[in-house]
Amino acid sequence: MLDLWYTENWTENTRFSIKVKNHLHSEMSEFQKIDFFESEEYGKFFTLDGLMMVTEKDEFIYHDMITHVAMATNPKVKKVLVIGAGDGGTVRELTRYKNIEKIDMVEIDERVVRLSQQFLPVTADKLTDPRVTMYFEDGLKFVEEAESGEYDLILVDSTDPISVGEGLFTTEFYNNCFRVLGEEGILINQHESPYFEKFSKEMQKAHRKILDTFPIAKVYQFHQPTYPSGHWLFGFASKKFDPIKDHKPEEWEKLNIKTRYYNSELHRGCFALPNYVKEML
Ligand code: AG3
Repeated sequence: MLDLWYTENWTENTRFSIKVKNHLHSEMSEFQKIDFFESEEYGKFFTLDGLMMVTEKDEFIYHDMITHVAMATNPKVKKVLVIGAGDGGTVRELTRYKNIEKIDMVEIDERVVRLSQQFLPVTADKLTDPRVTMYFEDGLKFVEEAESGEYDLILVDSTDPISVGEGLFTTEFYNNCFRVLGEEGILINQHESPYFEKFSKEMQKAHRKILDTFPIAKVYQFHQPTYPSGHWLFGFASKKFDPIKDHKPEEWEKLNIKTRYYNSELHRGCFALPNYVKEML
């Protein structure tokens, strides 16, 4: 009997494995190695350069948390820029908001989008929403060229800060995000894990750069079972809004958006950080 397993080396000494039923697709795109798998326990999932990106079982956690924390802080958001996110999960959550008028998605690798549309309709099927425009280019270059004050919200849904994701963790990028955001602008960043040093070092570096750029910069946590350590962070940065003081649970709840992970209590709770994480910031 064939015993096929996918493994991500979380550190040099720790591995995470999922038993695979079927290796659905594998290719080397212009930018990275892309693999799609099917499993018993996690449904379909895909990896970039061997790193776990999305599984059908736990993607709802990540995509709820990258989207709804910002939207419940400023439910009036109309223009959104999404960087990375080729699987479409982040865009799917945004399309639940009727008042959002424009979603620009900038993904460097068109193959990630096309393969997600083929194998992962669960995340990709809202990419055809008429409010969505896809740009297949480098996010760093896109924000450099975008007009000042153009967006209310930027969601950076990147891979780890190696290879193609690297430019999205630089001061230059954060400065441009600040510039293209309006007065009430919010920036959410994929912020890695605080637990293993390899990831927490990157998180610290990114957080410091954002603190230098934005008057309000916080970090919030959630639980992502298939990412290294299962303990993951997003960065919340803003020109005006504090995610706790300006949280608008009543307004958000009136929108009646169905979520499996996010809720108003969790919004308040996710900014309460363990001491070892606070010490890193
Ligand atoms: N973004 C990937 C987060 C980083 C995962 N890192 C890892 N497995 N080492 C996922 C994109 C979801 N839309």
